[in-house]
Amino acid sequence: MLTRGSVAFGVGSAILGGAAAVALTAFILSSAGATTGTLSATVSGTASSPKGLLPHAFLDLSTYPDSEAGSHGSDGGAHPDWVTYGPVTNLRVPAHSLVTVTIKQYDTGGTITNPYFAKVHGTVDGTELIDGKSVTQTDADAVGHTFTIHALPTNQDPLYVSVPLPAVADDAPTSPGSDYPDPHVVTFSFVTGGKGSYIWNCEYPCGDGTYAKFGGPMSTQGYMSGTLTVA
Ligand SMILES: [Cu+2]
Repeated sequence: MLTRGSVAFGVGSAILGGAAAVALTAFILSSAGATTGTLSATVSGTASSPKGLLPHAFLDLSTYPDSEAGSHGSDGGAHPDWVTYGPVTNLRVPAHSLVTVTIKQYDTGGTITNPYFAKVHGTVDGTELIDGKSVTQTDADAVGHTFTIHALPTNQDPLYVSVPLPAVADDAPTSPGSDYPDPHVVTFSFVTGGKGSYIWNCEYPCGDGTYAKFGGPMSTQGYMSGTLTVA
C-alpha cells in the first residue's frame, strides 16, 4: 500500500458542500489513465425491492493493496505499488433493476478524512453486509476504501450510493495460497433507475501526496475510480 498519514483536509471533506465537491471530483477524474474492459453485471432471476419485483443483477469486485491483481497484469503494469479495484473499473448494470454488489476488500487503511463516508448511503435499507453482519456505518478510524457512485447534475435519473469498506488489520497474516490476507467481504444492493452514465470513486484518501493523498491511484481511472453505465 502507499504511505498513509493523517490528512487535515481532503476532497472528501468538501462533499457536504454539494456542487463544489461534485465539480472538484469531476476535475480530478478528468485526468484519466488507461482503462481496459468493462465488467457487466450478471442478471439472475428477480428480487423484491422497494420498487417492486425487479431483475436481480450481480457484480463482484475486489480492492487490492497493490496492482498485481486486476486488469493491470501480474507485473502490476505501470504502477505496481498503486492500490486498485479489480477486475476492472468500468462497470455496466441494467436499468430498473436491483443490483447486488459484493466487494472483497484486501487492503489495510486508516482514518477517513470525512466521517460522512464511513456511513452507508443510498443502498436498500441503508445497510451493507460486512462479513455477513448488517451495518449502517463502519469505524471511521479503520476504513480501507469506499465505493461511491455519483453523477454530474444532468437530466438523467439521480444515482448516489456510497459504502465504506473496512480496513484489513495491518498485522493480518497472508492467507495460505494467496498474496494477500483474508479479505473483508462487503455486500450491498441498490436500485437503478433509467439509463445513464455515472462515475464512481473511492473517498478514502489512499493515493499519493498530490491533492491531500487524492492523487496517483485516486485520480487515475482504472484504479480507485471508474464509470458505471446503466443500460
Ligand atoms: Cu481507495
